[in-house]
Amino acid sequence: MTRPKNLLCLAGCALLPALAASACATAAGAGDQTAQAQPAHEACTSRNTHAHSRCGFLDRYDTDGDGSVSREEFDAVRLDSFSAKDADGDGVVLEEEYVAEYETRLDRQLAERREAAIRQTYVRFEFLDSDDDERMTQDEFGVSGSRMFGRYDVNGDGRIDDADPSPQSRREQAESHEGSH
Ligand SMILES: [Ca+2]
Ligand SMILES: [Ca+2]
Ligand SMILES: [Ca+2]
Repeated sequence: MTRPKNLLCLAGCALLPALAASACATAAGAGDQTAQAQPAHEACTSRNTHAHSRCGFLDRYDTDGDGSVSREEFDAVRLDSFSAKDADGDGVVLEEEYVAEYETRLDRQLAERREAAIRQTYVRFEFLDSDDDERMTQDEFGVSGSRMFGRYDVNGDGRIDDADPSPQSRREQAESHEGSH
């Protein structure tokens, strides 16, 4: 079994395993894919949606990894893509060839995602089973529940409601606070 790719890369890696592998390996190597982008993909760290979609474009088409996509690189990837769809190689893609190629790709993506999700479940159990005796007690389960509750109960009043800003916005507030110093 191959190691799961970063989820963001699933589509690109499945579309073009060989071509996208290097770019995806970079992202997959880090738990936080925003933290370790190559300089050529600096724009990919941006929260800007346009930059993010360009990141996906680069992942797929920048086959020599120089951070830009030439028309030649683009056309070569498109040709590979067409050839993959044209199963009988007669130069024309029939509807069934088109759908079958996608179905194969989709099956592979789903299998990879399933594999990654199952692996994550093992990791979660190990985390929950804090004394590592391979049995999760209710107390051990409760620790993670308390942590989760505390995370959402931002104002600490023992209830989670509209008075609690989302943990996400709390993080953003902290970042902007740090940035102001
Ligand atoms: Ca390039
Ligand atoms: Ca054909
Ligand atoms: Ca235990």
